[in-house]
Amino acid sequence: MTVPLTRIDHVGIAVRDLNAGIDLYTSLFGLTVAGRETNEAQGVREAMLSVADSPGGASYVQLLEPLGPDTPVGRFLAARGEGVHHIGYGVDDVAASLAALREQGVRLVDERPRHGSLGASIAFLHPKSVGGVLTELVQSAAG
Ligand code: MC0
Repeated sequence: MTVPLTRIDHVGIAVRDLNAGIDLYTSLFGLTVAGRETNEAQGVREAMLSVADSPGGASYVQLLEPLGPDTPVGRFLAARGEGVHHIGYGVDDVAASLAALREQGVRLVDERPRHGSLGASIAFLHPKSVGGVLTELVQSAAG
């Protein structure tokens, strides 16, 4: 069974300094900050910057500053430097999507949904199963 994606929810970008990243994206593109949060479980301080509303819903640039070197984004910055860290796609039901992908043998980072930005329910798929791209499924708080 395929898993329908409803939109590109966000592009996650690893930065060393969150405030400098926000300054860059607001000055270059006029984006506005929709939310900021520290997510201890994910090891990040992050900001969501609104890009536009597509027919499937809102989309964002997500800037991610690691809380320390021994975190997913900290290790990524050490290995690759600043840049695109993951893509987040909208889905209607993240738990059902995970079940369908597990059935297909996709390697899951998260076996069940976790708390994400702006109140979303999220889960990551391992980059080794998605062509080298760390992929996140996002069920937005709005549904
Ligand atoms: C690591 N690898 C990546 C990658 N990070 N490939 C593509 N994109 C990335 N971002 C590759 C490495 O190159 C390596 O490949 C292999 O994965 C293992 O790397 P590692 O250095 O051992 O890295 P680990 O220990 O960090 O594990 C990688 C893994 C981890 C993807 C499992 O980063 C993870 O659990 N990520 C999901 C959680 C996360 O990223 N949270 C932060 C964003 P080779 O070929 O060298 O073996 S939280 C977030 O975004 C929330 C707030 C939200 O959206 O709402």
